[in-house]
Amino acid sequence: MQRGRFIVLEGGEGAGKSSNLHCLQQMLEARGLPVLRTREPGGTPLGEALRTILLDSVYAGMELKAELLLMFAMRAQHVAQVIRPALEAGTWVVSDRFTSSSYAYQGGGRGLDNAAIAWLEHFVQDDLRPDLTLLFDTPVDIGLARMHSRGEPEDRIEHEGRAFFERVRNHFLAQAAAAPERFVVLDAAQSLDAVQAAMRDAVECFFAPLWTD
Ligand code: Z5A
Repeated sequence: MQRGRFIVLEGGEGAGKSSNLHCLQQMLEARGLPVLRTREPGGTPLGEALRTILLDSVYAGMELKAELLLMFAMRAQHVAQVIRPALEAGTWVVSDRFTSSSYAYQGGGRGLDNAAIAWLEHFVQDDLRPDLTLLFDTPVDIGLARMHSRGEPEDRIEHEGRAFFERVRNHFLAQAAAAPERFVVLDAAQSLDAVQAAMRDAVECFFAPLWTD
């Protein structure tokens, strides 16, 4: 049986990851592929419990290293319980965020050491990496305006200021520039229809060699 493929949607607040996830799932299923949709923080009962802690403003004083370690505790469970078994069973996994978010938020945003994140990535994932990362890139002002238009209370991380989100965006873009063979950057400031069309083209193009075999 052929191993499934692992696609991750990344980006800042309000970039439109969640809005595009369902469209991606439908596109893959239309090809007859089994698809599992998941998210981080979250993805398992333990991961969802850790998500609640991570985003709760009650923990406003959370140590930066505690935040990083909770992200990877959540991920260890997610990889072992959900992602790896699904891929081995031939299922395609599409995830709203994964380890690039730890590099962008805890590394770029918080200023934690990249080498420590890389060590945790290897410890938790071994050689598991996304086959393709779709980076939904939007100017910070647009993303924050979309986020605020939902009228929901801000979570612990969303309380951060504009400079933090600029560092996160720049770090995502730097990751994409450093690994163009597995990242596609999408202009997420466009209309949702235009973003979805660009996403479909990017995915078709990326997996064309696999699908024409
Ligand atoms: N985090 C971390 O720090 N480290 C890690 O390792 C991981 C995560 C894995 C929760 O993530 C937090 O966890 C997040 C990063 C941190 N921190 N913050 N802040 P999350 O993914 O659950 O939360 P989020 O990024 O804040 O989600 P979001 O704001 O919902 O963003 P989104 O999913 O990219 O956007 P959306 O829900 O699809 O769209 C937002 C709104 O914009 C919505 O009303 C849409 O209808 C609208 N929208 C979307 N696209 C468009 C277009 N193209 N035009 C117009 N309007 C649009």
